[in-house]
Amino acid sequence: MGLLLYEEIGHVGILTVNRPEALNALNSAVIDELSAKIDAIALSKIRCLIVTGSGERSFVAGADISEMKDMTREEAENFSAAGNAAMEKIERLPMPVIAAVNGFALGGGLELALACDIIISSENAVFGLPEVGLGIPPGYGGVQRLARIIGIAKAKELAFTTDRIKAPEALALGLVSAVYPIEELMDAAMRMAEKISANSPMGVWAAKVVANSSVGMPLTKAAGLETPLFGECFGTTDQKQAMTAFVEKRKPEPFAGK
Ligand code: CO8
Repeated sequence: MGLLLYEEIGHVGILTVNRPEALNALNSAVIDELSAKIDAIALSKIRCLIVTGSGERSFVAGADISEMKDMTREEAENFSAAGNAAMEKIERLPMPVIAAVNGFALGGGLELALACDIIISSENAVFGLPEVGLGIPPGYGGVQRLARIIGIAKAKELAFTTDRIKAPEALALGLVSAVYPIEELMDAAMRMAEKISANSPMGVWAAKVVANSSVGMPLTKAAGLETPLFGECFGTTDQKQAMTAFVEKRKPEPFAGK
């Protein structure tokens, strides 16, 4: 079995971190495979990606502590840089990415979920940034991304205290969009992914680009970011046929992605 599992069901890709013996902790081999796989997915025809972990206990319990333990400063910087590059690749994928968090999402595991567009979780999910208790800061962009979602004060609190939060609190904070019994999580992720995939790929892509590029910008700069992408969509048959169908009071054809 590989360190990553990947399958496609219709327009949806499912990527599973597969080191259940270490609660799916990210070692450098996983990060390298992840990076290469994301490159391939970026060029694929899928319209939505689900990221999850093997088993029913853990999404990803962080970066691999056994591997990090004896790293030199240079090795640690390289490890952080490789992980950060992989997280950025996920964030920049042209299709939306749903993290289906099925248990522990700690340290690098939470950071992986945060690089995805939407997080849903199982009831047994646990989120946290334990890094400062190991003598390091979060190293895969966790504080920065968490602050943008739940606010900087709460993000600092979680990073400085290493407190773990459970699914209901994560839901209340807006970190996760929905919580399901573990046995229903993947079906719920598939339903959401299929709903996204049924919409126009270019419209969804444009909305993702605008959302990501506007984060942190003042509204005066962010307003209007969509204008060229909005125009670009009018060169697609998807836009023409969907709007024509509306005007003719019928359902649009399935979107072709053209
Ligand atoms: N790394 C390596 N092995 C791990 C990790 C991990 N992060 N997490 C769990 N494991 C292993 C355990 O060692 C154990 O292996 P074994 O069976 O061989 O002893 C197995 O998984 C099962 O774990 P436990 O027996 O500990 O299971 P419990 O149910 O008792 O506890 C916990 C589950 C609470 C999740 C516990 O395993 C734990 O605390 N894990 C570590 C969580 C953590 O601190 N994560 C953050 C790591 S640091 C990080 O992510 C930094 C990211 C940025 C890096 C940037 C580069 C510098």
